[in-house]
Amino acid sequence: MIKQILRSANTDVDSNRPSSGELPTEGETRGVVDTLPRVETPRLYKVLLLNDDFTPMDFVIVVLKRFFSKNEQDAQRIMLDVHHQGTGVAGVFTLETAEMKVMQVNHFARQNQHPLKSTLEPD
Ligand code: TYC
Repeated sequence: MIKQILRSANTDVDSNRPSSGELPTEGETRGVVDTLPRVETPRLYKVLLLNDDFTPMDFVIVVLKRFFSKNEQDAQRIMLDVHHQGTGVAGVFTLETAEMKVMQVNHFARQNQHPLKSTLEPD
């Protein structure tokens, strides 16, 4: 497997040395292995709650507990941040998960006839 990678990578640090047609020894491969592409870390997105004048504070706390696994204390703090500052971070997720949380929150709010809205932005 590693020999296949090394063959296809053909980016040996000193690939201009005369080739014997032989695969490099383990010592010689160290630089090649180190330069193989790294696995990229996924981009993250903040899920925000937006303030409004009508959604009850207790409902926002329920949302933070139910969809973002917050305890009572953290849920209260985040809800009050949103209430006072207009927005607040409910959680940070990969794009797929963040989009799902936004949909769940907006659907749950509508179902309960509250205007609460959630959105996402890059972290
Ligand atoms: N401002 C709302 C009220 O006074 C409470 C609230 C907090 C609403 C956070 C939305 O995301 C929100 N009842």
